[in-house]
Amino acid sequence: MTSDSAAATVDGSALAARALAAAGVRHMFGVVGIPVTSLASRAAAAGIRFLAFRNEQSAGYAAASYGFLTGTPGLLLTVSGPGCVHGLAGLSHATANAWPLLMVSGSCDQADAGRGDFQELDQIAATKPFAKLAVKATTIGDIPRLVFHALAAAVSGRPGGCYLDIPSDVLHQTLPESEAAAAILAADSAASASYNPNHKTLDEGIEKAADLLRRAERPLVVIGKGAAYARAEEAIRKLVDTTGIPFLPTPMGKGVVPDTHLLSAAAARSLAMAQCDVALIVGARLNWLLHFGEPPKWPKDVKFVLVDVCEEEIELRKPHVGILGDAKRVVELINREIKDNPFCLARSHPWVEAITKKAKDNMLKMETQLMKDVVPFNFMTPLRIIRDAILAEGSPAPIVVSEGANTMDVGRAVLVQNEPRTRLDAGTWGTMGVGLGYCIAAAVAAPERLVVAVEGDSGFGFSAMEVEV
Ligand SMILES: Cc1ncc(C[n+]2csc(CCOP(=O)(O)OP(=O)(O)O)c2C)c(N)n1
Repeated sequence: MTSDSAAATVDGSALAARALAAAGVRHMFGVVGIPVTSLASRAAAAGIRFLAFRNEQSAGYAAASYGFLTGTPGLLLTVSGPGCVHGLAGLSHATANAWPLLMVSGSCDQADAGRGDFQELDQIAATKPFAKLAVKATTIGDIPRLVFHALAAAVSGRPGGCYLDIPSDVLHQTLPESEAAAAILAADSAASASYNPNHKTLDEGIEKAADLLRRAERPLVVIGKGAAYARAEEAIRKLVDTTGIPFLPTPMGKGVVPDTHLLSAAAARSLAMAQCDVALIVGARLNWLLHFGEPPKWPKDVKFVLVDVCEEEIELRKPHVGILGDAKRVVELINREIKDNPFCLARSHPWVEAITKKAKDNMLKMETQLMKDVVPFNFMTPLRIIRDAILAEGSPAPIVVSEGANTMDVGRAVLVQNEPRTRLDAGTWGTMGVGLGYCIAAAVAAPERLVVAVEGDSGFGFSAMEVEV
């Protein structure tokens, strides 16, 4: 080693950038300024593509949806104070939707905190209510460990937003090059040793679930965006195909099993929910989107089998059977259990017939409306034109970004999703303003797919300037 390289040092910005790159981060969404400009350019030098936004809100929505699309945390970079406050939109949206995200913000010099420093804010206190984890690097040596820890926390259990605060003085501290490389290596192996992505699965739940589905008269499979996130499509398609059980997707669960599948109950949603006797809920919460699993939308005595990665969710909903685990793994285990004693509802089964007939009638009614060319446009005519253009694209299917009130609601019924993770909408929080950030994330997360945004003018207006990005 020459004396020059022996003396080489790495500052906090470069160390954070290198740790993020070593942990697998490939894209970063944000707005630069004091004190994170150097972190962004160091990240670019370390091979991370930095997407410079107009506003941190949209960058945050991009990072959140990137987490959903890729299964790895979306990275949001902000400046201190107001940048951090704008970033809260993306951080909270990610946590509400159970999508992994890591927000990294610079903060004011630790020695000046409490004295009215430039863009000063207690950013740990500000982010804590919206994050699974909010941590601060108080010295440069903390950076690699906290980067790996926060990225792992974002994807473990129920995914969500995490926050890492790096004060300005820490970004400027230096370490000898040799120590920096060793600290990144040590943080990487410590994180791999402590992080176990295979969630605990309760075996007795699997047997009970298979048995309940087998004995049910009117079974239903509900597919949430958690199943899409878990890449459970193959397992769920197999379950539906081998058992003949109708399925109902939530808005972003659409496409896990193709919308055009004969057993889709999407167009017979009310009937399927109101009359089922056993409902297997995979990767969806029994929240407002599913009417809390309560009457009058659901029968009083319906038996829920709830598959979720989060123990608190199962405790909260008190299902007939709760299975804690990854959606893909659990459904694979249910398939294996069913294989030993298979069953299949025939198309002529009264329950299947009732659902398919209702769905067909409703779709025919909608199609009659869609076929009319109404000028000036109502919601149906343009959505039919867009639907047909999207379908003409074939596979890989475009990613549809949908927001607005009527535009999103009518779009959910009209637009067809035949592939998983091809619909991004306002989500669990009904957040307007997500559209453009989603489009940018989709374009970089799935470059092989066309991205089609179908938005109301109000929704679009929240973030229209991001078109430039
Ligand atoms: C962050 C946020 N602010 C406000 C709202 C309230 N809100 C719900 S729908 C909507 C506007 C919908 O209008 P538009 O996008 O034009 O869609 P359209 O109903 O015309 O299809 C607003 C402002 C919201 N859901 N989220």
